[in-house]
Amino acid sequence: MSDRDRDPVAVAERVLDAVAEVAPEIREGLPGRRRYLDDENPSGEDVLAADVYADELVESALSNVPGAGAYASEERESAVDLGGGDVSVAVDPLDGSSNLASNNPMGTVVAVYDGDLPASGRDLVGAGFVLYGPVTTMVAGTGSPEDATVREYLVADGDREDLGPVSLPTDPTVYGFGGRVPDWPADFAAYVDAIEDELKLRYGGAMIADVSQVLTYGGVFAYPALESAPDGKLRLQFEGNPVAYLVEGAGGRSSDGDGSLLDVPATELHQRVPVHVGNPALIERLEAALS
Ligand code: FDP
Repeated sequence: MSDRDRDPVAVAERVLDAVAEVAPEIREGLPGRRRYLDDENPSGEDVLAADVYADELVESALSNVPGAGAYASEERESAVDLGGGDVSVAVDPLDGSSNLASNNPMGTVVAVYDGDLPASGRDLVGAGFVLYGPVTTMVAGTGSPEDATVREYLVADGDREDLGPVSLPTDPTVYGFGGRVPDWPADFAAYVDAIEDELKLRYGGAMIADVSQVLTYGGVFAYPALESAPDGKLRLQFEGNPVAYLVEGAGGRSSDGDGSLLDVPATELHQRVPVHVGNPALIERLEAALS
């Protein structure tokens, strides 16, 4: 392999290209795969036929990417060795798949780390998501988290057509928070009381579609710590880190309640973390409310 093949940022570009290329096939396979299988993923959630289908397509797409050394997925207990190098790819093949039955948006979320998993968000060399909405788009960036610039692409016939840079509007308008309201800790509920006077609720139940609303209109998305689940629901390697990378790259902030998600120590592949992302002032207020 040439030096260019090994360069982690170049590998990340190729990973994002490969995911964009397979996205139309994932989308086309959804209509016939809306049933649940008699199975659970490593986080104990019910698995749809579409989750397994998307996972297998992504694995096969990544196995042809020079420099990609490991593939980890929310649907698998442990990472698969791709044999290609030091770069690891963590994927949520179908984020928000419970939206399939109700025909609402979903996405594929990709995190590319320079090193073995579990890895810190500071080791990301690229991240992106495909959104299966009325149109199929990808939002993605490459480079270190401190320098990443984030762009939106139209995904058509497996190619990415550049639609321009993504940057959070400075005048935020939307919020969307996961979990049952009675399960929210009192300090988080008090924060919601304060911001719901200023913003309007937009929540669809697929993290990546809800984050896309924040990237488009400005605001805040959270799947917070819950009384019944102090680490929340979302997973650091597959969801928290890539979303933090993209929102921070678009001029926003991320937080686990204390500081950037990118600084949360990685302890295990399927570790969960409270996720809060959005305009910097809204995340600062959140951290003040939770401190
Ligand atoms: P889903 O279970 O449908 O795949 O982590 C996955 C996720 O969706 C997120 O996309 C979403 O924000 C969250 O779970 C919604 O979970 P609940 O409906 O259980 O609150």
